[in-house]
Order: sequence, then structure tokens, then C-alpha cells
Amino acid sequence: EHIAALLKIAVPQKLVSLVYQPIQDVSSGSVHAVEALMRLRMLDGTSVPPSLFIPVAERTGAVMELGYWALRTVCRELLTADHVELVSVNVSPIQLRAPGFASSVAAVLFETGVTGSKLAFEITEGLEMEMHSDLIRCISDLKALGIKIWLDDFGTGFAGLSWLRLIDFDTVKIDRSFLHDSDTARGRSMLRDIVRLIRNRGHRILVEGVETAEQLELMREFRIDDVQGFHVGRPAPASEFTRQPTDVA
Ligand code: G
Ligand code: G
Ligand code: MN
Ligand code: NA
Repeated sequence: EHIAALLKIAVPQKLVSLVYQPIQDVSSGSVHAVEALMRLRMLDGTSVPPSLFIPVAERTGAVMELGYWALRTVCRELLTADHVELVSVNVSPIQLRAPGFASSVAAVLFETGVTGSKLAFEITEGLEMEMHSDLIRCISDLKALGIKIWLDDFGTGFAGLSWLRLIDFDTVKIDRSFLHDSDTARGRSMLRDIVRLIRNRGHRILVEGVETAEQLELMREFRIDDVQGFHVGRPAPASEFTRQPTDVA
């Protein structure tokens, strides 16, 4: 249909772009990472949300080309700035399952001169993710390149616990629905239990969707490592992050 056709021309026609959302270390207050988020606009300029075009891209296979484009763009427009420490990129299970994915990623790193340790790949726990052994091998190859592996949207699907059993994630991102439930005692105790589970397994914990100072304070009480959300910052173009801190003055 329309979106599928649009995706075929998206890269050459420059209809895709990336915006970056800051990730803050709760204890130091520093923004030590940003998440890259894809944006797609139609020929008339209106934008299509990722919730609409990513599933289509996964179904048609366009997610492969878009994924390499995103990785190259992150390396070129952001990671060449020395003071940018870490960028997380969303990666679809379709990409992880594609033969030769890790070596293609290595080629992009080589080509752009970027070190793998400046990248994190976010993997969403979804129903469709089967525990193929080649997927697990791919993840270990990516880790060997220095790339961090994060589990995204933890708690939204049914596969999260299986993923935790099989893969040693650097960071687990707790879905923002848990934070939004934390205004009730029941919601808070649920969040506390999830945090305890993830922490006991030795992962770093990021909570998404922090929108108020009160929520940030609660995250401090819960000893959450990292936060992301409108209270910390909204997604913005690369130019917001490539300026040296001294350029601001
Ligand atoms: O940016 P927000 O606009 O709505 O993004 C929603 C979701 O879309 C993200 O959480 C992520 O799961 C998905 N998404 C955004 N950018 C990308 C991308 O570059 N690749 C993939 N596979 N998913 C993305
Ligand atoms: O799926 P993934 O969770 O990685 O995508 C992040 C999505 O969440 C992006 O679409 C982004 O625009 C959105 N987002 C980021 N911060 C907030 C927030 O504080 N509140 C809400 N409601 N959405 C957010
Ligand atoms: Mn994400
Ligand atoms: Na998420």
C-alpha cells in the first residue's frame, strides 16, 4: 500500500531523518547518551509515526535498508563529534536475523572510523521474537565489536523474562507504562519489584517516560541508573548535540 511504496523511495528521496533524545544519568545529572529515533515524512511533508511505518518496513524487508541508513547516519552526523559518548539505535529482530548482519555493522564502523563502544543497540521484547540460535550468535558478535545491547520496552510483552535468561543485556529499559502507574501504591510496588528483579540480575536500569520533577525524584529514591523522557529532553536534531559545550557561550 501507500506506506510500503513510500518506504522504497524513502532513503534516496531523503524522506527519512533521525532525531535524538537525551538519556540522563540520575546520580550525576549528566546526559551521557542519546537515543536515535527515525522520522519519515510523506511527499506532501506530513509525517508518519514509527508505530505505523516500522511494522510495514519489517513486513516488506525495507527495515534492512532503513537500518543501515540509520546506522551510517548516526556514525556520520553524531559519532564523529568527540564529546558524544554513546548513541543508542533501535534495531529490529529482522535485522538481527539477517545473515551477515554483524559483519555489515563492522564494515560501517570501519568505513566511518567509529568505535563500537560508542553504540548501543536497543532490541524490543516482542511476541514475534523467537530465540533462534543465529540471533543469539549475532548478538554475541555485536558485543565482540564493543556494541552494548539494551532491552527496550521491558514489561510490554510476554518474552521479556526469556530474553533476560538468554542474553546478558547491558541495560534494561523499563517501559513508560510502569512509571505512569507509579502514582498509585499498587503501581509503585509493581515498579519496585521489577527494579529489584532487573538489578539482581546485574543490568543497568533505565526508566522511560519521565515527564515531571516528581517522577525524577521517585527514580532517585528507587536508585534507577538512567532516565529518559520529556522532563529530561525531547527528541531533537543532531545539531543540538554536536555543538561543543563551549560553543553555547
Ligand atoms: O520516536 P517515537 O516516535 O515514537 O518512536 C516509537 C518507537 O518506534 C521507538 O520506541 C522504536 O521502538 C521505534 N523506532 C524508532 N526509530 C526506529 C528505528 O530507527 N528503527 C527501528 N527498528 N525502530 C525504531
Ligand atoms: O519505543 P521507544 O520506547 O524506544 O521510543 C521512545 C518513544 O517515546 C518516542 O516516540 C518518543 O517520542 C516517546 N517519548 C519519549 N519521552 C517520552 C515521555 O516522556 N512521554 C511520552 N508519553 N512519550 C515519550
Ligand atoms: Mn527505544
Ligand atoms: Na521503549
